[in-house]
Amino acid sequence: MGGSLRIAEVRVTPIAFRDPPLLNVAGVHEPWALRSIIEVVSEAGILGLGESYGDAVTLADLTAVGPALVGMSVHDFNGIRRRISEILHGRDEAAAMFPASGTRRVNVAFGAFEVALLDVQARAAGVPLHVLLGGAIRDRVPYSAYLFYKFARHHGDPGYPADDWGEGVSHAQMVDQTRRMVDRFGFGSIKLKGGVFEPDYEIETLRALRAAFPDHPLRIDPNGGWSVATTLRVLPQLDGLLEYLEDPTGTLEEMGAVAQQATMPLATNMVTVEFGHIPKSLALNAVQVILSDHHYWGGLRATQHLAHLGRVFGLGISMHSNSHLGISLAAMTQVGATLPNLAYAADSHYPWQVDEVIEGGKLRFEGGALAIPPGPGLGVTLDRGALAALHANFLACGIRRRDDGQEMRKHQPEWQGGRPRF
Ligand code: GKR
Ligand code: MG
Repeated sequence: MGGSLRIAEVRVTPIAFRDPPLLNVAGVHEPWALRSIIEVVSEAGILGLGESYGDAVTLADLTAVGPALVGMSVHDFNGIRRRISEILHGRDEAAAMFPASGTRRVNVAFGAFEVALLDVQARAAGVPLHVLLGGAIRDRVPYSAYLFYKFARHHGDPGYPADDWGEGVSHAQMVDQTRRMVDRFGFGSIKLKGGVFEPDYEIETLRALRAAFPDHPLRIDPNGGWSVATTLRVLPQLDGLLEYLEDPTGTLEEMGAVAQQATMPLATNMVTVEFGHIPKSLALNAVQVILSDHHYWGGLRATQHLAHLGRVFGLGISMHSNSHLGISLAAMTQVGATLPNLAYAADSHYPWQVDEVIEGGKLRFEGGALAIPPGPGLGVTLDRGALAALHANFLACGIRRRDDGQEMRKHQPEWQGGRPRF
């Protein structure tokens, strides 16, 4: 191994970017979404990028781990994962029996650095990152229109003008929101974030969407906001309407109970979220589609491992999203291009974000898909001016942990939240 591919420096920069008042079961998005930008520099000066969560816990983990990686090889994934496990948990997880659970913190930290390390490796080799993952089997990765009920504006003055999407509460407003997403980006499938209003109301929205977009597959995701009884009551109304039903209920056991009667697949990014959850998930037949997320499954190679297990056990695979910028989207696209069984268009909040941290501004969905960004590595480069501005937002915004419930109580002081809501 050439010394030039040892890690010389690691930088973790917290950022905050503008986020619209999007509604969900937990409340409403705050005016600023937090993220961290990871830079890994090799001794030869090759820079690799990553993007992850920006909450205080993740930032503390990433900043604890970063200096300990200096001097290690960018290829030494096993050694790096072991070091992360030792720093965060005081033990070497490789010694633990599989299936492993309780690995989320390590997965998040490792996933953040793994993307940046792969970016360095690919840039050093002068190839796109997907080549290191076995090569692309598609050159464009499909994404879905991710609809949110939303307020027209944030409570108080966030210090910037309201977004141009307007209110999204009535069925007509939601059809209009979808029309704009589909017209702008060509999305070929539609996901509605549910758990906001009574399920019957949200199903009426779905019917309005079905009438307006007869050929677009539909999904709804109440984020565990429905009880088993409520879900079983509304299942007949969803029959034939959905390509999948995402996380109607909040536990593996509850999803298993729903799955026994559901006519459509159940999908999750909430109940099967680590490799150690898969045996029980299969035993209960709780979910038929797993929405992977390299930010918490442990990186791009872990996403491929999950997809492979999906092939073995007949599970559909797609990808989950939180509010994010272009480095995450590039990483999702690089890995998504390599998954033979990417069975559904992936989720992305990206159309809701106006800020960007990469040079050249926003990446652009066309025909409902993102083409693999051209060039070596992730195919994106850091805009240092934007990074500084977004870091200044972080310092000024005062938010250190996402709290959609607290934000909702500014609009509706009586808001309680809690799951199941319905
Ligand atoms: O951004 O409000 C949101 C979403 O509800 C997000 O927090 C979820 O993690 O999009 C996600 C999902 O599919 O569950
Ligand atoms: Mg979800």
